Amino acid sequence: MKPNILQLNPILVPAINDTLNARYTMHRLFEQDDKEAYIREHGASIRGVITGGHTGISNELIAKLPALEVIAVNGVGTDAVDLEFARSRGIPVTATFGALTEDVADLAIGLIITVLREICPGNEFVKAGKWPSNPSPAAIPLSRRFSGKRVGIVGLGKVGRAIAQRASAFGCPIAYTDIRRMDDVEHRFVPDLLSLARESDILVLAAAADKAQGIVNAAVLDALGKDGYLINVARGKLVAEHDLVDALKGGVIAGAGLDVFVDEPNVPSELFGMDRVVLQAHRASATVESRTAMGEMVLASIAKALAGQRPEGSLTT
Ligand code: 8YV
Repeated sequence: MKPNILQLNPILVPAINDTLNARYTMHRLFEQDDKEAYIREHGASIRGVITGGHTGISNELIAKLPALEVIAVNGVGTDAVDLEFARSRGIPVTATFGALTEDVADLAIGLIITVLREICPGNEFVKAGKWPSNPSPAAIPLSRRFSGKRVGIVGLGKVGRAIAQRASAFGCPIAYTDIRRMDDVEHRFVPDLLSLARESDILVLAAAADKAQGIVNAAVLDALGKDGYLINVARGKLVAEHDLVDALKGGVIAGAGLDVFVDEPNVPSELFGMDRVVLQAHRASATVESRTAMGEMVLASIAKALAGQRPEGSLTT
């Protein structure tokens, strides 16, 4: 009999799904109308869970899966999994570290350029056929340069470093904050977020959100200032979202590029009409390349754990 695996959200790479279907009996919870009844019926047989970084898994659900041998997070954020709880039950939790670094960093740079150069309003102007009736260059205000701007990175892990590397190529001085100074980089360490914001033109969030929540608040946004921009490719909950909306409305900061939000898929509607705000639907890792590499890591974790071995990079065992 094939092992039973519970999948909490969709995987978009057909080859990964084909392999999962060939090796396992897949229980795709996101396809079920009555999820609780489904867990009551199948919970006892589930040996592995696949979940997204943002979705994670509740302790309540883990407790309903007595035969669980592995939780494979199809992402790098493990803030939605209680690692202590999994550890106490001896369940390995794995993530896809390294598989999505380049794409998340690419999107951060994409958001920066899109916001500063006001690409979206320009695109809308041309596509809506407004150019011929407004041929004067004065019809569109001047935008802002990215090259050379001071970039402050919050969280200098793999993604933060990849963003620093890219921004350096644009001639940007880089500073960062993290829980500690990194000895293996030359970028300038700023111990506190408030000072980093004050000394940055663009503040980029690339930190894990396991402990840090609401750290980008009104005071930090005030320090970033009226010519400053906020970019978030990490987690929405790093930001006090009400403070951000107020700061954008009041011109406290110049603009923002956001891939992640506090209560996805719900996004504060005040952001929708703002020209200097660019929004994405949590898609920084959503490329064929990243998602294929991530899926392969998930497959490897499950195979190892079900073979009775410690999956590579397990965070809890
Ligand atoms: C994914 C993420 O969108 O890596 C993470 O933590 O949030 C994203 O890369 C998500 O995990 C897809 O399942």
